[in-house]
Amino acid sequence: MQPQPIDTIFSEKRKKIDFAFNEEVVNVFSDMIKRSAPGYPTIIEQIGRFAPLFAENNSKIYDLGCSLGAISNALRHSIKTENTEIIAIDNSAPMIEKASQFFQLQDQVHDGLIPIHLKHDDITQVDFEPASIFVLNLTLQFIEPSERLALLSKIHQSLLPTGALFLSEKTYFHDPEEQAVLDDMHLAFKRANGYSELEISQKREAIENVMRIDSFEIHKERLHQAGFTRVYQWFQCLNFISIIALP
Ligand code: GEK
Repeated sequence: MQPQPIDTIFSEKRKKIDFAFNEEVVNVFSDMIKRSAPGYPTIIEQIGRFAPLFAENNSKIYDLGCSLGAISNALRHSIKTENTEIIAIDNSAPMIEKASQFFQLQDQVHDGLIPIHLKHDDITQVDFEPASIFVLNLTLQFIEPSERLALLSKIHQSLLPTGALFLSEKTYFHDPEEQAVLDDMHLAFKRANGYSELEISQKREAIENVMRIDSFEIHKERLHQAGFTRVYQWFQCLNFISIIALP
């Protein structure tokens, strides 16, 4: 196993450019997301545990904005249904390339995992097949806000009546005091994980135009508009939440 490269992208002063999931980011992505997103390992592990409650024989499972495939990997190890396939989609070519290498190696050493199909595509442009599970793990926040309802409606239409959507996001709070306290705690989380003030501020500036977050209330309202009847927040770690939405 190669040692995991450490994220030092914003450690030196650099010109402000919008954050992108390019080769530089993909190389350090595993380290970056664990050190920046509180609760990320727990969310991955728990979605893996809950997925068998909803997975159905003869259905698809979608991992949308799959990055390096952490969710797909957890689902592959927990779901044992028949004629089920994971479709993992990302619009970053280097992400899909690196994820493909990982799953090819995995298939060489593991028998009996459910098949996975990796696709380089834009999730707002893809037609979905009937599916028992959709996962949007920290992905919706990168979708143009005006396109979010259409995407969720399309997901709802393709979801089997016994299926589920797992939606995890960074969030904000309408109460300014709650927002300030949890934002400070998130800063403390990043400092404790070794990020300097320069890294934190440069990353913030780079990402502010591309990652536009919503509150839980906005997510809930939009999911209901998309047709979901039950929308529950099952996880929170500081300003990161995960929601389960049922048709
Ligand atoms: C994980 N789910 O490790 N179509 C497809 N992919 C997209 C689109 C789009 N329109 N927009 C953004 N992405 C992963 C983590 S990361 C979250 C998800 C983060 C992809 C983008 O290329 C990136 O790989 C992913 O969504 C967001 O569980 O970095 O904070």
